[in-house]
Amino acid sequence: MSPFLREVEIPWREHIVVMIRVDRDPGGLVTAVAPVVVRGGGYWVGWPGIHLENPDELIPESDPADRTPTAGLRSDKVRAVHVDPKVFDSYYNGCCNNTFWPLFHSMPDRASFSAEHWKNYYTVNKEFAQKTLSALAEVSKDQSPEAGPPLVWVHDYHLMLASNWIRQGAEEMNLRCKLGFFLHIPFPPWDIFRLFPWSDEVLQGMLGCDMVGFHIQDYCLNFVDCCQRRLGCRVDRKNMLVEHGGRTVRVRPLPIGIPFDRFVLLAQSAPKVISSSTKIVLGVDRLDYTKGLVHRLKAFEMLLEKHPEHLEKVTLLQICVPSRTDVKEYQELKEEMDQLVGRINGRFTTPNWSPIRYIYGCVSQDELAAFYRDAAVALVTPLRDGMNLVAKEFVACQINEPPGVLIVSPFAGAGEMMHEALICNPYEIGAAAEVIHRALTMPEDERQLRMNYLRRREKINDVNFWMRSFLKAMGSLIYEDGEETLP
Ligand code: GDG
Repeated sequence: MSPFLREVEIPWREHIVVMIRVDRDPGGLVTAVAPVVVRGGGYWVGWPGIHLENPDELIPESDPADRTPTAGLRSDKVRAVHVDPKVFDSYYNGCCNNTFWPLFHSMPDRASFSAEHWKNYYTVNKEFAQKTLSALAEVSKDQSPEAGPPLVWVHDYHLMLASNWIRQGAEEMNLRCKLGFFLHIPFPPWDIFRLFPWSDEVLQGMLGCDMVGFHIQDYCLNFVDCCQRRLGCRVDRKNMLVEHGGRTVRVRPLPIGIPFDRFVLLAQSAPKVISSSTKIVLGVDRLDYTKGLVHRLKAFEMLLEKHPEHLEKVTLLQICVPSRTDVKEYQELKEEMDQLVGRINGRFTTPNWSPIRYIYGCVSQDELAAFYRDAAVALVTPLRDGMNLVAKEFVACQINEPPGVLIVSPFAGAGEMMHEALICNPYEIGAAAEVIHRALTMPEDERQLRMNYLRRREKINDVNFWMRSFLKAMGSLIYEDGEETLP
């Protein structure tokens, strides 16, 4: 490999962060990231979650309708991107949720490929890029010439084209910046990725960044492979570098963590919500076909069939958060789940016990922490999942002794690193039933040992660690190296 492919440390010490993200749901990620943006005097460019009559009007932070995921940021530091509702629908439900979501989860038969949706994806990404450039221009006015270039951090499959336009625009406007991208879902292998008709443009968009981050090494390798095969880029797999347009782009596995300590506190204070005397096997998921819910119910049914000793002693508590409810496939999945739950309950229910408790809805974080804490087993068995935070939140909340058991799919990013969990292939229904049986009958000392290791790892590699790792991999640290905690 020629020395052209070289990793260069970027000596930053002062930073302004401009985050860009589409999502409407404030979560752990926003809680961790927003303070860094605030400290860096940065901006948040995002979709406000609602369509405004007057797009120039910024929603006041106290407005209950404001679902902008930027709690704590001053409103003059928020740049809301407004898009015509029809264009947004085609972009968000069409291209993001009906094309990239299934394709990147290696389910191409569920993906639709539409030139119209792609055109609108293009339009919305351009809009985000333009808003970001105006934020960058603001930042640059206030910055001292000695300061390092501002950092722009772009999130997820909704914005895979934006970075390249930000780079080009910044060059034209003579603005300095460094660009990082993080993908929260898997990056698929070449044989799947190549099905997307405009795959070259997606790669070029992402390669507009200085660094591209994924949860795990496999996704990094898939990305590097696609850059080489689709664009003919020179790549260095050992050091995870891709050469494109005369620049070298770093590719890094940066597994996301959770706000571990916050979940521990929640688990310590949450009142008991499970009154049943049976052992609880817990599932918590958005109602999504990637989460393997139908397979999971069938595995539980098989458990009851093959191991009748669990009858009246074990209950599956499945929480399904409604998701993308206006999409036909999701409505069909809901229908299938309703029927399956009804059939299994009809088959096994006795006067004092039903095998499945099914909550179709959202529970509060307190209740969720109590469920995590009091469950004997957590079933995290997606068919494919970028990481899966539920697995991590469960172990954080396992403060009771002896603890419960985590079962995780090898097709989730979490399955790659939570080695002490029981690994379960969700496609193998019979084997999955046996894994649940093993978890329910595991000796206490083994449960304790496994959980200790799992909790230790998640406590260290929490969401703040992830943030720091990202900034470090970008060649930057907002805080001095010795400083351990972010606010
Ligand atoms: C994407 C990737 C990756 C769930 N039910 C309730 C509730 N939740 C919260 C959980 C958890 C979150 O939703 C779900 O996170 P996941 O990671 O499981 O899944 P995605 O939403 O698909 O997220 C995924 C993630 O991005 C981060 O990079 O791990 O692979 O697909 O935090 O706690 N929260 C409340 N009530 C519920 O009923 N309050």
